[in-house]
Amino acid sequence: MHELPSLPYAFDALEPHIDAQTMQIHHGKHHATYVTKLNDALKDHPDLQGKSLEDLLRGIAAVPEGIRNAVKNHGGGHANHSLFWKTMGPGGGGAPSGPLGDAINGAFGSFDAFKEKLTTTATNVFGSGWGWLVLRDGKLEVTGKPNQDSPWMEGAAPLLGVDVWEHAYYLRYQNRRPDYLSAWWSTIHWAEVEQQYLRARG
Ligand code: MN3
Repeated sequence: MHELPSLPYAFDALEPHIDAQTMQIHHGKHHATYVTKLNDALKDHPDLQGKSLEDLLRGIAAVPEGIRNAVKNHGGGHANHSLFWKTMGPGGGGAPSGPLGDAINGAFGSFDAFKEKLTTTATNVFGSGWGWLVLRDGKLEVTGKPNQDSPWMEGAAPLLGVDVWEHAYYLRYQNRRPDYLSAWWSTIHWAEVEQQYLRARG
């Protein structure tokens, strides 16, 4: 059974950037529902229940057609949000140093260029989706994805993602996605993103 991970900080820990009520609903309702519906989808498939979430998503093409969309949407939602909570934190923001900082400079020219690229990509996701920093074939890449599509489904490792579904920002920012994105940069817990990078790089 997949489980909702507890938030590694209090609901109000990301104030003023992300408000406590949004965090409470987003984690306790939206993410919780993805977990419940993923478990529902897998309930008659004991062979798939033993797989890690990453393996399930990497192997999405092999998931039986009758539950493939449910696994894609709810499994993707579970994976995406689990990473999202971990890569934010109180006192976050700034820019990464160390191996991740070096890799970002190498791939995008500078941290500011990377920041602009991810912001523009996330701003331009049409409707609901995510902006991502991923490692694909050993290279850092910025990409936008619709819905809860997980980068794992296309063989890329997600390192940092920003949720641009309206439920992520509507209470505080209404339709102002760019304001939310600007605030989100001040929450990033770069030490965790670096862990994700080192793990994906192997
Ligand atoms: Mn969400």
